[in-house]
Amino acid sequence: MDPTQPFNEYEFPLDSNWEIPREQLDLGSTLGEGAFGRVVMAEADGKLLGPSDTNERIVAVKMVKEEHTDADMASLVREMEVMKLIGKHKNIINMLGCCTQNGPLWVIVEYAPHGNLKDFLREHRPRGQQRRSESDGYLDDKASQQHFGEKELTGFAYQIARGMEYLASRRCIHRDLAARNILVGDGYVMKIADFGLARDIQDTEYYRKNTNGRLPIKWMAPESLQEKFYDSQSDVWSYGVLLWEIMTYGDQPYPQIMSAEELYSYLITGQRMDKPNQCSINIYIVMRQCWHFDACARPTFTELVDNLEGILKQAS
Ligand code: ACK
Repeated sequence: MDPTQPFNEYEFPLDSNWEIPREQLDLGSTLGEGAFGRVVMAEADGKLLGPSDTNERIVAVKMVKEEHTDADMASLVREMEVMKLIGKHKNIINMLGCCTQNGPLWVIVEYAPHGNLKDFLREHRPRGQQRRSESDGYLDDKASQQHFGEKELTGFAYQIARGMEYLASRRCIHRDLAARNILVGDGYVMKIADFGLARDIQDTEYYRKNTNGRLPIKWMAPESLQEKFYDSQSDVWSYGVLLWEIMTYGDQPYPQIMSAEELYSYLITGQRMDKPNQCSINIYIVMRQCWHFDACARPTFTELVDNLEGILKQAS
């Protein structure tokens, strides 16, 4: 199906490889709302019929909001088709099936019980480090018993590199790799989310603050800021910023920088973020490699997987 063509949103071709009977799903609370749609938790009665070989009972259902536009619907259809094509990997949010017939379009994906990685890290800051955030002013007061030290954090980074290596091998460019777009699954398995989202990078809104008042530009490679150019190597730059977020338990990058222009001149003059306090020099070297101005000089995701594997082995 060509999602750029107009179509009747109430009539989708049946894809028996993916279709799940709608009656099997009991919708629950809303997990979140993005710009394009809504994600709702759902319980499956028994093993999900249809294509998925999963035993999961709790799933997440992506849908458009009531007040959606045709473009929102086309975006969800496109996301669903991308997820079908990409295939499964442990470190991505996998599609489990869809409900396309006799009702609204539901895209069923794995449910990640621990939410997004940014909030997760902030909630698991070591005691004494919970502090009022510079950007959004809330106090991280959910001090948890579970302690994640540098080794565990490196393990998280390694899993995300594995997921990105897979996506890059499937020719998928994420374009918005950041801790807010990583979900934390059962057993603290890192899962890359929203990789199938179409991002309209020509749209100037894209460079404005998101709903949390955060600037997505802070994850962007210089060539993306300057020329709107994206490839897997610009994802590697973003991965470096994500690695910095992990090692700071979810700090806001470049807190002093307020605009894309300011960020670009900061970067082109060779300035980079400092080494976070609780971060070994080896991990900081990886970050700095991701932040080479020259995209070709950055490691590939495969090299990042190898590097981090080496660092993890040394730590054990
Ligand atoms: O950051 P959050 O709390 O976690 O808010 C977003 C929101 O829905 C919009 O994307 C949450 N969310 C999205 N997909 C899933 C999922 N598969 N499992 C759990 N939460 C999800 C996400």
